[in-house]
Amino acid sequence: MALTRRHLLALSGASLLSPALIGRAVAAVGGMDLPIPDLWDLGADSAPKLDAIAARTKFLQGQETVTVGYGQGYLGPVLRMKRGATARIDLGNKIKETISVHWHGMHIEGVQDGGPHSPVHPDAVLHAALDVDQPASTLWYHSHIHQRTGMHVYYGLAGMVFIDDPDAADSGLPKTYGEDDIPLVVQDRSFEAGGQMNYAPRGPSRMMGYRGNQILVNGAIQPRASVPKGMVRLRILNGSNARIYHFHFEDGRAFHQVASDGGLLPAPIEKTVLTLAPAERVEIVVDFGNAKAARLLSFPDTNMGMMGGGMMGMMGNSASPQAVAAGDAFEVMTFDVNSSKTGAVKKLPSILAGAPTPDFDEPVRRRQFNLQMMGGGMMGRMMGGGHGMSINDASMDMGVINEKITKGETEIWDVSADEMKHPFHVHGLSFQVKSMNGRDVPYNSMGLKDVVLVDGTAELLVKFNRTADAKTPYMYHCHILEHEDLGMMGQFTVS
Ligand SMILES: [Cu+2]
Repeated sequence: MALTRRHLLALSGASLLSPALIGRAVAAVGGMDLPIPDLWDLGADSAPKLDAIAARTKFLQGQETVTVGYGQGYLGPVLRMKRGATARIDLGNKIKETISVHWHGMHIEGVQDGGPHSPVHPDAVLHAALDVDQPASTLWYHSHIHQRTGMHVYYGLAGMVFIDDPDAADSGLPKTYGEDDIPLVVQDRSFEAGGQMNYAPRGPSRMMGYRGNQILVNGAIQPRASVPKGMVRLRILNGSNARIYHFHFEDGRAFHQVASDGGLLPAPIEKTVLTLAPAERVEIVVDFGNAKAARLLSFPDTNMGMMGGGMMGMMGNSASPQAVAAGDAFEVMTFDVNSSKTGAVKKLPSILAGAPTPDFDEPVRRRQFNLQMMGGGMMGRMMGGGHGMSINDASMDMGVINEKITKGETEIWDVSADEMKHPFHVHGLSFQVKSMNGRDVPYNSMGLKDVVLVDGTAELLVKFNRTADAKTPYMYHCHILEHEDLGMMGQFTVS
């Protein structure tokens, strides 16, 4: 590497420095009202029709962007499902591209899971009937076609799922949808001069994941939300392809994490900074009782491996290289408090009733999962000589079952990450993180997860209660979507 980071920063030039990520200059493009997605209640009695469509969406002043979405121009409705009931929905495909609908985080059979072996071809309709049996939680759905997932999600094929558990004790948390219980899909996207998103990862942005230079929440650039005075629950999904967020409030206020991927934590945890990797979800409760507006910020994503952030800037699709280099925070969105409205919840419960308890037995087996970026050698890959990323030296092959698991057996999965931090996702269950880098992780600090950001090594406790056959196996993969599409994925059956 003859080029130093300083050279790269100089080469990247001022034209690539997005003002959007630097301080308040954002108002030029951001500041729209936060869109609240429609809420659809799914049940057994009827199957509403949700079509994937192509559309022109207005993100930027006076410009339209070609996007795809589930039933709307970009993203999709929140689909609410009840534990113990079948959730039915008919998913049509009205775009010219084969897609799928993966129910990320759901404990459902492989045949229902919506992975790469369950394509929905153009003009076809998927009659989904999901057997919902898992704790109340915030999940999501997105397209999951092998080697196309990054593109599909980038252009908009994603939405949230809420699981409700009618038999669980009331958690005492805010629960009025769109008022004091607000979904936030946080994503980064880049727009070209003509207003189009142009998903074209290559070189370093393929290697390290594709990052945008604008921050979108529910499809609006750095929006403003109006919230009642009092406790507000935010259900946050990192719907980005690669970017890791380190959320915090500009005024430094503390907030409480109340749930992670798999549902409620046993008790709220006070935080001032919260890291969220791609595909992870978190629920937090923020006290807006002082009626002061608050800006939600993020520290920059430094998960660039040995290449650093400068090269990303040169590729024109990163956050401001300046902001990354300086360690500056960037804006995600702003909350304005409507003092004439008071939230229903005045006091955060100290114990979260209805939180799931982990259900694992004595592990009977260990498996290793080595997430590898460098299969063909770093320079070989940079020159285009390498083929794919891999897990355990195997790049994803739709025709190969990598692991065979026995239903109901508890195992330990040893996951190790190469070069960068990788968000490791497993289909079909929620797991418990037992340790990271050799240190015990107490259950109440992370709760149940289906994505874990592996920085070194992690030990996961897994137990599958649903089955997946060789025709529709489950997947495990890195959720940096460029890594997944390049083959950092494997398949397994459960029987
Ligand atoms: Cu990865």
